[in-house]
Amino acid sequence: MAATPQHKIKLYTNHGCPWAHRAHIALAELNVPFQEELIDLSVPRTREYLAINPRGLVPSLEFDGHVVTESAVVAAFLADAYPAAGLVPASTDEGGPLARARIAFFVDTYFSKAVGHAQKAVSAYAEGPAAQEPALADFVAAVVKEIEPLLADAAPFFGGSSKLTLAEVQTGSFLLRLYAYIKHGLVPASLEAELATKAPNFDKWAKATIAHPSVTCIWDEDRIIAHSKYRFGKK
Ligand SMILES: N[C@@H](CCC(=O)N[C@@H](CS)C(=O)NCC(=O)O)C(=O)O
Repeated sequence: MAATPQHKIKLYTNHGCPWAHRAHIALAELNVPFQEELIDLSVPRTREYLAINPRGLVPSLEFDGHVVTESAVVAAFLADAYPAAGLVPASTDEGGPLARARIAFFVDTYFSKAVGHAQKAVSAYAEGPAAQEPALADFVAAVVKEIEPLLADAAPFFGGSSKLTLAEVQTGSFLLRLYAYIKHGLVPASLEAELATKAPNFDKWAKATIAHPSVTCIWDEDRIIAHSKYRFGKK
């Protein structure tokens, strides 16, 4: 499929959803026009939306009438559909398969080994910092062991060049939340110093990623933090 900017793209989304946020980062990088429909997640999905995505989740993408769902698939699809944007090399490019494998492994590792611990820590916000410590220690240990070495040689990731890759598209919204949780006291502030000391490659890469305008495109920090404090603050 030769993708050109005249494709008809519609994104069903919710700006508070970190998974849907992935599609926004990809679209911001592609710099193509798209239609957006906001899905209210506080009410049951409409029959029309369930016909598009029977799981009832956001995001969903309509691309020339074809539906693509699951945020990781949506983001990878957009990156592949617009190869000129350079988010990920084509599998037919010289070195493409290896770079794609490295990016896929990195994203899989961050989500399978690290993210769950951070999520567990923030979920324990209502119980206080002492209750959050074990999960935070697990998060730092996972980043140090699993992620830090992958970023030692930054290429093909952002930081290795000034260009975002699919790795940052898939992780950026979760990095934004991590550092916002630190900043707003949803997890102990000591986490930032610990990451900077024990996982400097990660800290540098993550901070560069969350400063990128395509990553912050729909980010409303005050709203996300207020919602998180309400959600995780309940005993
Ligand atoms: N694995 C899905 C997860 C998407 C997801 O969980 N979306 C949430 C919002 S962040 C959702 O749509 N929830 C539906 C609901 O809360 O009713 C993906 O990556 O697309």
